[in-house]
Amino acid sequence: MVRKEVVLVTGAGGEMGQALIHALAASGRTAILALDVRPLPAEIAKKCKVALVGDILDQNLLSRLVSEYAMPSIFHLAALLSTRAEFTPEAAHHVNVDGTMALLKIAVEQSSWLGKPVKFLFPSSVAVYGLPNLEAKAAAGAVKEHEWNVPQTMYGCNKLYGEHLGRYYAKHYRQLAAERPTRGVDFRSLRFPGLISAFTMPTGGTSDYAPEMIHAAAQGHAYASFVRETTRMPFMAMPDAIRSLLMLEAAPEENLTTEVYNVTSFSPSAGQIADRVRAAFPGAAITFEPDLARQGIVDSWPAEQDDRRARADWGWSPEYDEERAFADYLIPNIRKRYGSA
Ligand code: AKB
Repeated sequence: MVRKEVVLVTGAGGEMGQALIHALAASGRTAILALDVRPLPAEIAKKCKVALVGDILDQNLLSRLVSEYAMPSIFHLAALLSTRAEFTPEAAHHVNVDGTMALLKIAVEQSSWLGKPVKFLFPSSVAVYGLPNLEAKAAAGAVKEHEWNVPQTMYGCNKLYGEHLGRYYAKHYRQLAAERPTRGVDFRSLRFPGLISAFTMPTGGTSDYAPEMIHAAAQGHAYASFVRETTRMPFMAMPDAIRSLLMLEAAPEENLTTEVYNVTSFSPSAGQIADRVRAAFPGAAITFEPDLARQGIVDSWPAEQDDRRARADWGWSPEYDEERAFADYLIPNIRKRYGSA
């Protein structure tokens, strides 16, 4: 039986999944197998060859997919984000870790069927870093990949371990077994900062104050930020996030010096984001009412990420700095979306 070749996208209905499907389809890669626990919005589903509603923890479903499809590239985006994961840490671990391992196992099987390593793209996060206090955060500056890998959230722990699992499946899987596969998975991961999309809203993250502030103002809603005005963490506009994912997928293997790369663009304070929002929507009613627990999570994340390795190895550079992200992407598209002045 000839298996149909597809790009597998898990978490396809999430913010990144939707944006990735748009980009893949726009570049002519329409053989997309999308998987999500909820039905996809119709305009996303119609860009896919198959849009399945299902759970990455459903072993029967995964086995069926392996037998029906050839998957030279897997974008494993499904995850429970940092705020949500703190309410149900064990459930988050199940989805974020067991789910990732199940997908890596599929990638190994696919690699041996295809006779070449399957590319496995795994979005990791700034949440893998954990700074113990604000003094350490100020002193750390832009953190490098190997620094401060002591996350304070279940999501951060899960993402860090997901990176380790990926490296294991790529390089050391079944290292003592006689029938050890000769070529492992081609695992590639990006540590994303907070992402801001003009077209979708995040759910369950702790960087959500930035997109929430902008989308609320455009709809004429008041917004109380759950972090202080002075809080800083790195961000990136969604088109850059997707571009970096596709650039890393396309990068020649011999150029890669690590499995895991920081990528980032701008690091405004929450107050600076509010200033930009007020400049665009003069009626915006933004207040700062820190939630101690969520504040603590963002305080443990670095203010900046050092992405020099991605720049050196595969030519990464964001197209949207802070000014361009707001002026050319966020404000015009969000205005259009809500029909706001
Ligand atoms: C979250 O806030 O949990 C995510 C992330 C920073 O990975 N947006």
